[in-house]
Amino acid sequence: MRSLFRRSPGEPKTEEQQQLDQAVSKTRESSFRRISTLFHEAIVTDETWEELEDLLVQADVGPVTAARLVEDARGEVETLEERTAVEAETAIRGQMVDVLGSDSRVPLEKMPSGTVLLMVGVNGSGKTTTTAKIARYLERHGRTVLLAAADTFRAAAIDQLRVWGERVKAPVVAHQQEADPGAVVFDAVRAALARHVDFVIVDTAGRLHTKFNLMEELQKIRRVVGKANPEAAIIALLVIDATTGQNAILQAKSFLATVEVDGIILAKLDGTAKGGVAFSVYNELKVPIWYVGTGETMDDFAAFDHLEFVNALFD
Ligand SMILES: Nc1nc2c(ncn2[C@@H]2O[C@H](COP(=O)(O)OP(=O)(O)OP(=O)(O)O)[C@@H](O)[C@H]2O)c(=O)[nH]1
Ligand SMILES: [Mg+2]
Repeated sequence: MRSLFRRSPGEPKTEEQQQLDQAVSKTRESSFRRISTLFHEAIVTDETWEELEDLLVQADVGPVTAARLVEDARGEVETLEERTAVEAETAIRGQMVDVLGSDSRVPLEKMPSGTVLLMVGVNGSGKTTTTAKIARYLERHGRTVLLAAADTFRAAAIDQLRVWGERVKAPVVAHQQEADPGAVVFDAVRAALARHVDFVIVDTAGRLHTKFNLMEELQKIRRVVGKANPEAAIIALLVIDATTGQNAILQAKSFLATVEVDGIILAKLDGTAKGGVAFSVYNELKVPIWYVGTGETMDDFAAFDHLEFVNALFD
């Protein structure tokens, strides 16, 4: 039998746990509050499981993932002699942790010097803000960062990155509007090498339907990185917007059909009661969530700890 994952009383929460708690408060106060009350009953009936599935769908877990979670939790409880609500809650919480996939990502701050992070994602998903948050996060872990303004589509995008660069005190390599993003990245990677900067974070336009062909553009960026620094490791991070719920999954699917992605950043988790979408990310996309955006400032960024996420939704 699994443990109930509850922290012992009085054990203080870390800063990241508090951030996650805060970020999921809207989701917790809506559907998950009602899910918790389901388990206040002494026994579980067919109706309990049905209601659980409905509530998960309401939390934007997505019908496929909600059905899988309930089926697996129910199967687990049915093997037990005692089938009380306590066992049911333990089972569903355990299945929720499992459905998030393995928790074995390499933290960004442990990645080798020379790593290039490519930020991709649909319009407005949070790429530029997340670029700044990652810069801040890495600098707090003692690593150095340079930002590359490869979203050359709008002049405002370049200015936005410059402003963030000043705030997080990271140098920004930028060219003119409409310049070749590959040329920006080449200069940025060369500059990082020359200045012994650990990471280059590339803010891309990430648009799917423009005069640029996204796939070609990203492939070109990869080639250019290889030319500028043959040792560089490229990590592509897909930023998705939690406030769009299941739509984020649909958009991510079309993205993943085009570009190779290593990890997902679930931005704007704080702004939504649809935080259940996190559970369908791995189940439907087979790419794990690595980090979450928990607000609009540069410090509103946290590692995605599976157990803590589930705890934060329930407790
Ligand atoms: N509440 C909240 N807002 C966020 C978060 N991340 C980004 N935002 C907001 O989302 C909006 C869009 O963010 P950007 O970083 O500009 O998104 P983008 O993907 O770079 O947008 P384009 O360059 O236009 O494609 C901004 O208003 C951000 O402040 C987050 O974690 N929480
Ligand atoms: Mg942007």
